[in-house]
Amino acid sequence: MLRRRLSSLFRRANVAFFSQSSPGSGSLDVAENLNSRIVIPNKQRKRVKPGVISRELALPKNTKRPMYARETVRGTPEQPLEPQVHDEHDRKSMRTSCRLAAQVLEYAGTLVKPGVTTDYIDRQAHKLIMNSGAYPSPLRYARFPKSICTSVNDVICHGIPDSRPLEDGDIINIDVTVYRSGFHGDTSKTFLCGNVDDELKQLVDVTRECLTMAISICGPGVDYRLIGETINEIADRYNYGIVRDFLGHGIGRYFHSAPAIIPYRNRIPGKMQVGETFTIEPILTTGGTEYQIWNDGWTAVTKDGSYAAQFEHTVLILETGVEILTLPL
Ligand SMILES: [Co+2]
Repeated sequence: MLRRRLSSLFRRANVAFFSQSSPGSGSLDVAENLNSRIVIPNKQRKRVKPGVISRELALPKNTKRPMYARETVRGTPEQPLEPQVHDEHDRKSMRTSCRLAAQVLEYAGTLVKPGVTTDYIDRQAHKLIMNSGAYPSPLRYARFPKSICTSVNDVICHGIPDSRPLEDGDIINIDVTVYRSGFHGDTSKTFLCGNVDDELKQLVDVTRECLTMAISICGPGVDYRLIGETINEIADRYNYGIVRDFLGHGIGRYFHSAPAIIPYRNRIPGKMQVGETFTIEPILTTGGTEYQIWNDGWTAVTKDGSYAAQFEHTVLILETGVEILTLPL
């Protein structure tokens, strides 16, 4: 979950930090091959429509919240421009938060069925997070009103759980971030609801493969940009689009920080370092990659109605390679 405004902040930051080595400053200086890409026309599908958003769920008074969720704090949450690097003690806390996020996600996924509303899934996930002594990081983050994000079909990301019942054949990304003992853990998956078209199943499978392969190349001293390279190469094979405006991010004591983890081909310099935690979260589409935002200020949908799938893990860079922190075991 990295908001568009934030990603543009990182872009500016990247340009500012690297303007000497990156002559194409003012843009991400990425290989633009969108014009040559053949766009697969979508079948006539109904687009997802906004439902009713229920009121904010109760928070026990003693819940330890991140700064941005405290009653007295207003404005944009803090987003450091430094990577978040952890010592042994903090790595342990990250493991705990991330494992809980993964467990909540796994549980939320079991609720995906035709007829179930995303509001119900949110409420159940909220309860589990509360009962685990944690806080649902999205809640009140820049006034996001719910505890998880639920993004169905043509919703790219940041969908707000609402009264829309899931339908047979939907795909739904559930994005869970929890805050526990001062650390955030962030993970998401796209789930299949009932009988899903083979064409859409492939989109989901390929997006999962993109994340898996991207993680496999991570390690100390590796260029961040190889993540984008790896994902782009796989997406190209299937002619899928990669959404360009929502990026992975550093995570730890802060929900979002540098570096921006760009999921497509780019030339932004920077190397992974030992003890660093960040997310990788590619979003692939069956067609175009342009987006628009609903009036709720959050829900990002594809402009052309293409379906979108996303997978996300939080990873830790180790001396010996990489550890996926957001696994449920
Ligand atoms: Co995220």
